Amino acid sequence: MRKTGFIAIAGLANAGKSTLLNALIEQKIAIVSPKPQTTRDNILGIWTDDDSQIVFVDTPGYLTSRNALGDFMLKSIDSAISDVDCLLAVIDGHDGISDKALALLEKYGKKNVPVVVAVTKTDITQPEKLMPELAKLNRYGFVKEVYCVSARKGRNISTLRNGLKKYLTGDSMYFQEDDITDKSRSYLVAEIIREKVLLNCDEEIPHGVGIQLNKMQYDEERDEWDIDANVIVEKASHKPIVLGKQGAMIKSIGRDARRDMEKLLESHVFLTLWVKVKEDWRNRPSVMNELGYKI
Ligand SMILES: Nc1nc2c(ncn2[C@@H]2O[C@H](COP(=O)(O)OP(=O)(O)OP(=O)(O)O)[C@@H](O)[C@H]2O)c(=O)[nH]1
Ligand SMILES: [Mg+2]
Repeated sequence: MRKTGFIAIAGLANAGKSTLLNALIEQKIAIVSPKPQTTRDNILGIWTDDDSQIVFVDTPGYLTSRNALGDFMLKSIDSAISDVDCLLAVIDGHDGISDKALALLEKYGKKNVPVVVAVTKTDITQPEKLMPELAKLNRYGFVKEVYCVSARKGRNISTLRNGLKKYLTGDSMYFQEDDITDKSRSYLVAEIIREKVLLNCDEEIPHGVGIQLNKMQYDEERDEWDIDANVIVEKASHKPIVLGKQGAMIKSIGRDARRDMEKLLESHVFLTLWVKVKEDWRNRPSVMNELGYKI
């Protein structure tokens, strides 16, 4: 019989949670970018092997909310970390362990759930600098174990995954053996577009971008997916930036997105993107609902 259970992945924005999720389940399902607040809602990543089924819950990075979308993200974190077998606290260790990360860790200690720490990005950390930093974690008695990993290089990932199995408390499967996430293909397709906006556009633009799928249809004869989506921006002045000079920016977003979609869907993709303005949508529950951020 397999041991099963839920493990939430939590931590500060940009700590490397989603990259770690993808590494733990050996599939790319969660989008990743160097910009904080990349993840907006909880996404499950499922690992099934001979002796276990671990359901990882990737959460948005902890932030101080300034709008309705931020409130939604905070609620998502809370709901994920309340009812799990274990909390995997991810700390970016590349520049030492920050006071902010420790303050957040202290909050997890009050949750009455075993806490395991993953100090990540060790591929860009000097070991002699990291060692004294790790000592800071000793004062938190509720921390069961600390693993130093690199999600980018796959370092220590299987050791971490195996180590986490001891916290699983269930014995019935929650998902099919070949399931890798709870999210639909259309959700993953919209997220791919958002990731490419994050990677192509600078500064505050990506934080105000939402993706709305208008069409996702498979044409059997042509073995091609026809996908049509709106890139929603929150200010009229953002539209020309996302479009770029003679459409260069949106073309580049589309090209990058199509490449990843073709990998995901394993067939050709014909992608059409539109840029639309919905003023201040991050404070408008009706638009947020349309974009899938249901509050
Ligand atoms: N060098 C290095 N970079 C990493 C590693 N893990 C993540 N990163 C980078 O750190 C940045 C943030 O990664 P994410 O996985 O999106 O971080 P996150 O914690 O999910 O961020 P939010 O969803 O915004 O809270 C990206 O540029 C990643 O490529 C790692 O192990 N090594
Ligand atoms: Mg993330």
